[in-house]
Amino acid sequence: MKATAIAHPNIALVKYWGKRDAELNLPATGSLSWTFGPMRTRTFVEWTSGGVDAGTSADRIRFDGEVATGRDAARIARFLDMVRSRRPELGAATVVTDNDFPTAAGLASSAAGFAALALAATSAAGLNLEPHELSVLARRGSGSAARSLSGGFVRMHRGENPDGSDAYAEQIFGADHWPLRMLVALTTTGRKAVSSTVGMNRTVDTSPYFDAWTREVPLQLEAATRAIEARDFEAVAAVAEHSACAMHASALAARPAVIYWKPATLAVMHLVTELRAAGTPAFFTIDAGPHVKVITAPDAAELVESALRDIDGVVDVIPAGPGGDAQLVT
Ligand code: 2P0
Repeated sequence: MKATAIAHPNIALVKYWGKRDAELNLPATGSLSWTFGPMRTRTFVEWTSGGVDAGTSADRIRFDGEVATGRDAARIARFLDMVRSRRPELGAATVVTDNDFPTAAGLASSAAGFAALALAATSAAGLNLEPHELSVLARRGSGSAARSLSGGFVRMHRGENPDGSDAYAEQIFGADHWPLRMLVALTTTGRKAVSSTVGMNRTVDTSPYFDAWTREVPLQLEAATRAIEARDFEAVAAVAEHSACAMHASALAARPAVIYWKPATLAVMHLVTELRAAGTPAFFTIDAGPHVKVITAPDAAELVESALRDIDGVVDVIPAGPGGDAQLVT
């Protein structure tokens, strides 16, 4: 009745931004990501038996060394309810989850977190789900979590079914296919003001550019898949930077505007553009926050890191490399 799992975060090269069904957490489009390490979430789950009364909060949840409260706790408890609905004899759960990286560092902690929770909670419950089914379940916790179950390069399918059974992620190329490096340039400390869920829902509801965004993503997915297969750095750079900028453009056009960037965010974007023009393999991507992730080649990583550290407003730079599959550990 207990299990521990680890999962790595992932960065989308073709972004997920918008839901077609908020209740089932179904994405409006597909997406494509790269799983990175060594940072990871480690999650322990132990179930009691005997069932629970619906709506009670008997689960005990610890997050980064503290008792989880508020929205974090409610989101995890809701996910545990989905596992319990498959095995009603399950009782309350104890969950202990820790990130070995700062939760507010813009490193997609909900992706690694719900991937590790999905794997640990189902294994501890004796539910041995197929990878496809586990990905569908992880998606209910957080859309990007479906992608963190696999290492390497991962494609999330939008799916067509109203019940979400075909909205899942799968690996398209392994972690060894292309050993890229990533440098995360942190431009602020602390949590962002607008969560990704709130930001994307507002974009769907109010941005006149949201439809244009959804129409273009299938082309971006095809271009990115071909470029990764060919290990064509320039081509991946072009599609990934465009996807990030188009996502932020749709968010900027929401009412009120969803503005994640800080001055240093733009400074990093300009620096990366200049480095690439001068022949250094580097491109940027930005999620629902002010930090910039710079993808580069192993032999350019040192140069890019030191250039990032020289920018006013960059408070730290975190290096990362390829990450593997989520897995059970003892
Ligand atoms: C991504 N992001 O593709 C995009 C790009 C942020 C910007 O997936 O509401 O935390 O839990 O499904 O997965 C962040 O969104 O959102 C995200 P929910 P999630 O990585």
